[in-house]
Amino acid sequence: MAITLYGDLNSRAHRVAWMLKELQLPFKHVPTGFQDGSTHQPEFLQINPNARVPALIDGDLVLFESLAINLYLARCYGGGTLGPDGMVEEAQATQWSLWVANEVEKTLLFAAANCFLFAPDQRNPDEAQMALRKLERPFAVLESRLRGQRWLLGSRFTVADLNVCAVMTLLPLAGIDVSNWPAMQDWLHHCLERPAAADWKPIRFTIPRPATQLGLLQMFV
Ligand SMILES: N[C@@H](CCC(=O)N[C@@H](CS)C(=O)NCC(=O)O)C(=O)O
Repeated sequence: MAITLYGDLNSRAHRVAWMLKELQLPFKHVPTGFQDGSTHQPEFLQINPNARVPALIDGDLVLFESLAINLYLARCYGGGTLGPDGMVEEAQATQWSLWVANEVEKTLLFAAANCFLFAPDQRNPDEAQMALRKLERPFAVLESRLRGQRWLLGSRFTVADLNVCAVMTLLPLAGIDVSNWPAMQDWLHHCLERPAAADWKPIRFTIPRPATQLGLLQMFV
């Protein structure tokens, strides 16, 4: 089998698993853990020297960074459906992937940590509130983009939707009520009802236990 995905599906590897399933690509899954030191083992460091999952091997190509892996898979195997169709769409898919990583991901994770991921006595509601307020600006941007068009690039689901939605799966953990952003709420629903998303969603939505140490956050960011 040519493609191997490394990473426990409770990690960001779920993003890549979703993409591989959308593309119906056969792949070998190695569920490398990220909380048990496995990413720091010499064999894994040869694959990703950052000691993080996911990582993907496709033939001779070794890649890290979940959203970049998905952009590659979509471009290589997604044709003009999941993949960008032409330079303009390529630029837009890159834009939305970088946008969600830079404008949303860390803040959302911080909110989720202070709402759920940290052990109860380590949660700080003020920090969670501050993070939620910070998210209002990017959420308004997404809401405005999705008002009047079903998907981020227009009329079809693409890697841009998948990458942005996959990061947004942290929303329930941050206790965010998305009904304030109705277009975003509809869009999330449409993304997550896709059969390929359903495969991993239950795993992602059942985080095993609250973290007991603040340091654990570093493993997610
Ligand atoms: N920006 C990277 C982040 C990867 C990342 O932080 N992965 C976490 C799991 S979700 C990890 O492997 N942590 C292990 C560690 O930091 O030791 C991506 O999107 O792939």
